[in-house]
Amino acid sequence: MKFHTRKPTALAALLLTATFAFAGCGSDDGGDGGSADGGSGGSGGGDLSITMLPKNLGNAYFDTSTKGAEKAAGELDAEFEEVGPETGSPDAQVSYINTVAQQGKSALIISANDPDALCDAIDEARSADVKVVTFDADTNPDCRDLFINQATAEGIATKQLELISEEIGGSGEIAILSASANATNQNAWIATMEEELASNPDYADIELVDTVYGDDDDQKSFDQTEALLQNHPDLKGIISPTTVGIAAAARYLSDSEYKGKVALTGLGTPNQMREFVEDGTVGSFALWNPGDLGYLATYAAAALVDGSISGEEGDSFEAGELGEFEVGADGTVLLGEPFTFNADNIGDFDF
Ligand code: RAM
Repeated sequence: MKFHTRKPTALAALLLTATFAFAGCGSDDGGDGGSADGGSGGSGGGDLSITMLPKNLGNAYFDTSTKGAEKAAGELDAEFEEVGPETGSPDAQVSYINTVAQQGKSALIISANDPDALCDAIDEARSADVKVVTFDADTNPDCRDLFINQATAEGIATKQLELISEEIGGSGEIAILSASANATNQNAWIATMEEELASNPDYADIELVDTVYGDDDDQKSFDQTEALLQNHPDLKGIISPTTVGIAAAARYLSDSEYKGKVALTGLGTPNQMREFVEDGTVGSFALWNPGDLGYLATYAAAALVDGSISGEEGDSFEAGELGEFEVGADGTVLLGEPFTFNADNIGDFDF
């Protein structure tokens, strides 16, 4: 399936922008999760007004995607704000979507906490002429104008299986520590991993014995890691396809008898995982650049608002320093491929 064309390679873009969240976006932290109204306040002054609504605030991954979006908004002279709930539940996102509609914003960029539950609110916002771009976690395609996908489900699933298989020598029990049970992104990746485990002879000796949910809450993810290890004494490895989950699991393992015995991989940010790679708890993990994802989503929203694209397959638009992107099937724009971080390269990244 062909989703897009882009000029720089995924690695080139990653290296190009590895530090931009810190060097290129100034010191204004739009995603610290600390503001009393659940948002970071507005900025910018053009006709284009954009609200970014992550799954929840206080997650380093979304802090970085928001910085990328802010950078793009600055380039586009757009008014920009981030708002969001403390916990990653769909109900908590609805009121923010309603507010965007009432305020008559030009665009909403959202990582959705549920594929269906937000669609009524999003429909109302779209009726009020708000362009809706999902990024990171999609809704049903009918519900939004575009989805900015970080990498294909196949690419993300395959990468994590390759990493865990390598760590555990190709055989043994593994478990998954995910985000919330209704997260579209994690569920798609898990479904693809399950299919691959069942059909790929390379994984014939690997058994997925449990999937648990930490709800992208640090403490719950930490507790779920402990429970997994107690419930499965023969566990050889854990895949955590969430930056919150993998960091909490790494913290648990690093200080336990399981360090170096139970492997951990998944999707993490280099800054959160660095100490655990350096102390040997984690060999490698994967991700894309969340800053690029937010940056691309903002350019896509701007292109929808100014009418240069409608979200149809084949539409193309310029996304600043990331180059040109094309809309693929189901109104999806693809950022690139997941990238693997390990002890050899983690020092090159700062996000
Ligand atoms: C967490 C969130 C996000 C996911 C990353 C990998 O930060 O669940 O949606 O894409 O992990």
